[in-house]
Amino acid sequence: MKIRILYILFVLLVSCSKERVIPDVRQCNLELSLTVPYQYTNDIQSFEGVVVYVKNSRKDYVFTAMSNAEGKVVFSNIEPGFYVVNIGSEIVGVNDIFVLNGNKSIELFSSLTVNVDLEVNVIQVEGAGFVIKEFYYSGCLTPAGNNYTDDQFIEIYNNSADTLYADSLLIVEHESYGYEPNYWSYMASDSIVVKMIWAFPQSVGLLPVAPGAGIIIARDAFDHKSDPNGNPLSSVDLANAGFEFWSDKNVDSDIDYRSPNMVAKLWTFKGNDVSFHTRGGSAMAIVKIPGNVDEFVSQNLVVKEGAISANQYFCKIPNKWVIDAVEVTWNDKLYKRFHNSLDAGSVFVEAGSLSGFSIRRKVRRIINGRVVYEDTNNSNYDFEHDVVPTPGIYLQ
Ligand SMILES: [Ca+2]
Ligand SMILES: [Ca+2]
Ligand SMILES: [Ca+2]
Repeated sequence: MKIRILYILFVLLVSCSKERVIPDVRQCNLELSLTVPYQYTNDIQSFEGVVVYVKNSRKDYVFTAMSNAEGKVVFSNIEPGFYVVNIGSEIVGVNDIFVLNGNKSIELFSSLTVNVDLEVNVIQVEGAGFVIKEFYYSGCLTPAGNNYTDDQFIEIYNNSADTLYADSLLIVEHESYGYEPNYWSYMASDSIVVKMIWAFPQSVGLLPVAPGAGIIIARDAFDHKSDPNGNPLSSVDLANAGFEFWSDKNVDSDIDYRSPNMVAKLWTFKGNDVSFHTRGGSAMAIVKIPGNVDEFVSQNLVVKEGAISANQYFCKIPNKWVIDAVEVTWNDKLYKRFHNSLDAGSVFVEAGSLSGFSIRRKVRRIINGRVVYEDTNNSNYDFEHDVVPTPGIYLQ
């Protein structure tokens, strides 16, 4: 069984101390038994190699040990005290890769050997669904040195082993650019607040997406590299984008290219086209709202207290309906908007505005030619940044 440890989650923890403190009192044994929720027991049949961290809460040192196949982990001869058990491992199951995540406080006083059952969370199943594969927002410069941002795009991808349907998905952008504290942070553990909600047009009907395939949603769906309306310094050809953002704000404000147009369900700051901030800050998510989206949006509008314009309505969406999210930050400013359960990290193009680079999910592995992207809900770990955009390309 192949295991990869999510080092990022534990760097702080592990770096506290690697030294074992010589106990001055009687010693205890801690025997952990890992289990997973019942629905995963068919797929996760072995726990071999799951790394378990046990931290002494008061003295700040950490032990690590690996689980055996049965999920048993034994820590012998440790001093009595208060401990925190922490787990974060990827594990290959029968049909999928799973991310195990667990945390439990333990008091080690009562007897020489303490048995603890720990049901770990399966926070994510590989192939649970769609992910944001790439987001190109930085734009680039023209030969004359002008800003060029028409080539922005976002690409979603079926990271699973099954055909999935995208027609009910929504692409949303968080209300905050993240260069100041998130106004809605008080509800972040429960909901996100967005300023744009884009739906796929109903006219295209069902949108089956094969395993290992994706959908590009372009700002403008044409070949930016070679078209006279484009920019020869752009690296991006979006002529084959499945969809494009389109604005009807003004006549001729946005050219309507051949690709079908996304439909705005909410667009608080409607412009001549959808534009993402070139310095970053557009925190994006894929969302699925059950039922009638228009009805939901109209019933879940929120407004900032003291807002200057009464039209500045945003929409509150429960975290549980977020399928994937990426906390793109404004350069290195980090005022988190998404709860850690959605994205425990953050990412941005370090070369900055107009650099022509994108952020792209790392390839985790390739199964029979199908790319499976990293998705641990931690974009520090899951994403590459400052990469040349590769819309529609999955093998790197
Ligand atoms: Ca457009
Ligand atoms: Ca179009
Ligand atoms: Ca995710």
